[in-house]
Amino acid sequence: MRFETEAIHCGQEPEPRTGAVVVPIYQTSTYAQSSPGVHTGYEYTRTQNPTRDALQVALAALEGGTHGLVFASGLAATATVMNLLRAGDHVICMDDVYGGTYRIFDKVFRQYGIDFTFVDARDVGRIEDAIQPATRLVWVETPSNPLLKIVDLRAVAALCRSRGLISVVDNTFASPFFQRPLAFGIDIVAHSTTKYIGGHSDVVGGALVTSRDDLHDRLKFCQNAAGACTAPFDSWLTLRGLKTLAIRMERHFGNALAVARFLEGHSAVSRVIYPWLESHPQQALAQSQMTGMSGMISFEIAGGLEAARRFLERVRVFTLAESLGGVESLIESPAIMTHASIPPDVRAASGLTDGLVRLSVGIEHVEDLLEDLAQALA
Ligand code: P1T
Repeated sequence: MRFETEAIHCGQEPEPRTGAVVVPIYQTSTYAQSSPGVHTGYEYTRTQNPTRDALQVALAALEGGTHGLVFASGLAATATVMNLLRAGDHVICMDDVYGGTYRIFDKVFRQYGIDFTFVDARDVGRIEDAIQPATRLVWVETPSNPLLKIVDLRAVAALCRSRGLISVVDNTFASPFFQRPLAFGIDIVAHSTTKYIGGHSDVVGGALVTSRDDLHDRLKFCQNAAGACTAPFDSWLTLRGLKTLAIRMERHFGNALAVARFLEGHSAVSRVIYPWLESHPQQALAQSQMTGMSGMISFEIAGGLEAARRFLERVRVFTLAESLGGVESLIESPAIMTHASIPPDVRAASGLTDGLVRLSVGIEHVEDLLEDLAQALA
């Protein structure tokens, strides 16, 4: 089956007892056993839940993997990947990542004796140079949040395979509709399903997909042991959103390309970052590993932070808010909002300026979006 069909049907067959076409919300914490230890395969909802199972099966299929696991948030998924490691291990992480990813690595897992080196992974040679005897895992985001840096998935997968390292790609900004890292040999794909996969800004969640049985077994063990699993209703909401992922992504892409071109032609805008623009230095790499781009655009306004602040206060259709990937257009200041937990010098070193503005272009009518940006820039 193809992507659009899998999103609607994989793991979502009609329910056998009643024929319900939509996977029911199994809102139960526990399941009856006929004799101690004799059960239907379901014992306790932290361990197994049919609504969650459906989402896990669907996401695995869409990423082209064999196993999916879902979590209470994107960061709960990230934390579960870190549960693969032990004190003394070393991780190489992309320098441009979601602020909360940096924070949990730097402020939580360092305390457990795991060490991190942050590198500009656009140059895979820098990852290679950072490898130490204790290195176990490489974590990248591509396109990255918020600078939309592109990492060469084939090169990262090949390097990690040859050096025995676990490769992880946070695929949140692309969604599986536009990019499937496992196909390039990456070991684990991570998502904040809060974003494009859920798609409606009404549910927080995370996911991991892999085709490696050994990694899946340990991650599944930790999902149950630590317990940051997705609730039945949240699983159902995410599944509901997932069904329309393909058509939403097509519209996000079309709208964002028009917005990026508009911004690039505007005299008040000094720099636009969008991987599908000819001006993006990695356009060719992006187009070699992605089939399109989502609604994420970053740009700078002449006049820096103060000009950006005035602009952010004046938009009307775009909503000033953290998060991304929903049907409604959002706008934010990474330095003050989503990436404030990264120290200013670390942000500056990766190229994240205080005046940077990030857009999550939604699926409204594109003319309304362009008019809104034009009046706010004016
Ligand atoms: O918010 P949560 O569902 O826990 O997901 C964390 C996360 C992980 N990875 C990426 C690439 C992300 O962008 C996020 C969350 N990001 C935002 C809330 C944001 O506005 O950038």
